[in-house]
Amino acid sequence: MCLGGPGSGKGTQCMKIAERYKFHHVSVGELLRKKMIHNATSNRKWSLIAKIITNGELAPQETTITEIKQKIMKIPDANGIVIDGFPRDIGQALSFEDQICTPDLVVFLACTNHRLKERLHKRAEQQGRPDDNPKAIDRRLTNFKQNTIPLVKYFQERELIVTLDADRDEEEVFCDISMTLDNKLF
Ligand code: UP5
Ligand code: MG
Repeated sequence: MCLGGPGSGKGTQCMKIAERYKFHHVSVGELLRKKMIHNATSNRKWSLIAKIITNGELAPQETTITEIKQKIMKIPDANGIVIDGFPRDIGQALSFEDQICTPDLVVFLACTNHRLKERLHKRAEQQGRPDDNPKAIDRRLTNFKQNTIPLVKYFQERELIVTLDADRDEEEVFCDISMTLDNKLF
């Protein structure tokens, strides 16, 4: 699992992990965004979830877990699975463990607020993800502080998490990630 604030580099680093270790990359934000784009016009539940995500809030826990379960079940044989951007809070972590499994390792990409905002505003100019607008970015940052930071502490108490400095450039961060994975998983 890979956790971090919005713009900490979860997607970037998980792609690299998947490539190097031949893991399957499951981005939960991407999974929900795809589903919402396909279903928002025809389905009331998904039109509501589309509003939630575009505002930078969290989709309902059970929907998220159901989507992850369905996705994981469809994955053919893989060396491993790297889950990007999930869980976001302690409740989701407990539910995942209850219904799916305990993660082997959690990587936390620690980044300063300033750096997170800088990266997201830059991406907003280039790509325009629906939730890369100033209000949603602020909500995502608040949500991260209120819900994900306590989850990081929870994983620390269980000695399941490794915290890495993600303020540095992509290659430096990935170097630390691969050293960590080589040490802890292989
Ligand atoms: N970049 C990356 N690394 C860099 C580096 N080291 N130096 C310089 N630049 C770097 O990177 C962000 C940008 O920074 C990119 O332009 C990249 O090139 C550059 P990225 O790798 O995309 O960072 P990431 O952490 O993945 O940022 P993202 O915006 O995807 O994080 P979020 O946590 O906001 O997004 P996610 O897709 O995980 O979730 C989106 C929404 O989905 C949530 O807000 C919520 O509404 C919903 N959601 C749920 O409801 N439940 C869930 O369980 C999960 C998601
Ligand atoms: Mg991402």
